[in-house]
Amino acid sequence: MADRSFLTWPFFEDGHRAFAEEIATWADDNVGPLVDHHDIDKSCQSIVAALGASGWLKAAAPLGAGESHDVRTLCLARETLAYHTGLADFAFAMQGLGSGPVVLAGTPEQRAKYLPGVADGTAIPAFALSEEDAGSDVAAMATTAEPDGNDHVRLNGAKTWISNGGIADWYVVFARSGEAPGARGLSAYLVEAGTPGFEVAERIDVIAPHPLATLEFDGCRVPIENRIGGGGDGFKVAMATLDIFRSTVGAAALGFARRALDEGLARARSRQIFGAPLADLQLTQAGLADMATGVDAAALLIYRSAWTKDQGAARVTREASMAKMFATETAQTVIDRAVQIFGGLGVKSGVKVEELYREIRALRIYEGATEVQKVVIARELVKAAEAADAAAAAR
Ligand code: COS
Repeated sequence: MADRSFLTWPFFEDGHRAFAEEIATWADDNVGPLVDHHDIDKSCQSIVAALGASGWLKAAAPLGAGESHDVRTLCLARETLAYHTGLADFAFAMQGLGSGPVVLAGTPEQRAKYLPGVADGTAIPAFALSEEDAGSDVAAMATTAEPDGNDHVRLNGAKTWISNGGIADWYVVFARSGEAPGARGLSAYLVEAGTPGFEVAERIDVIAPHPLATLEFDGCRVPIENRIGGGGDGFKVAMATLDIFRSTVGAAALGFARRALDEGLARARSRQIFGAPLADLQLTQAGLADMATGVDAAALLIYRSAWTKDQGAARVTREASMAKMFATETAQTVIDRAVQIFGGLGVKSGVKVEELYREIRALRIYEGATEVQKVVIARELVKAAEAADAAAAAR
């Protein structure tokens, strides 16, 4: 049983505490039978449908006019679902990330048309930002959006590492629309599956399987009313979305780490070695102490970031990057230690810690690799110091 004492922290309101308990019970009762490791697409579709039917996706795609995400709720959902099953976390997270640009910058018409399906689990969205040569360096993207008459654009190029690629009903595609060089010349467009000129070119297999694909656009004609935000706003829309979802990636890592700690602790208490439980050995104790401390430190950074955003902060770029970087790196170490406690059994297929070992790896890469988070954090520090100097000079 996971330690739930963090729910007493002052970052949370009673509604969050109730949400966390209810979704944990729901996951216990419902997620297992929905996962078929031989049919990942069907598993994701079933999980999305079940999450939607039970109302959990309202947090991923808030519908009210002007309403935005409650980041603590997103983090609690991801942490809890990841604790149970990586694929359930993935399905929930992608409903949020894929629809995030519409929630944050969509017109009332776009919100009314696209969000209800996401919230009730009958539509699956995707977030198509990365390209083969533009992952960390978003502004280097080469996919273009060129005007076609006054009211359409044509998309040309390819996107890769796109989660939900192949099963999504619609995609938010970022492309170079040319208002300015670099980051200021990108726009975001809603592209529905089946639009002529758009195809899923290749499905990609990874160590913790989930729907993932390369997409191609060949003269794909999209109405300008499908643009999310203004022309040239695409980079900011993407970054504002990532400001919210990076903390939640940290939360997913936290869920994996908590599970690894619980699995490791149970194993250390039950496994007899040299005539006593493994947990009696001081080296095991040192490992468990480091694991538990890392878990709590990660949780503090995640819920600090989420709470700050929920208090109305316009930007939580630094806090979210710290939370994502620390929680994913820490979870990798915690899970590795749990595998070590299990010994040979820890690398056996079908054993939970082996699954966690595969699940955690991609989180240190996607939505901004650890190295990019360091760049972002340092830039925010320098910016803040420069602003403080300028304010002092103006006094
Ligand atoms: N929220 C809102 N606006 C933001 C922002 C944020 N978090 N971050 C940057 N912006 C704005 C900047 O303020 C700037 O606006 P102005 O033109 O008004 O000054 C504009 O966006 C350009 O920002 P910047 O100059 O920092 O752009 P760079 O190309 O230098 O950004 C990094 C470089 C590395 C920070 C960026 O490309 C990044 O975060 N990369 C990682 C992307 C990622 O996570 N990829 C994984 C794929 S997503 S699954």
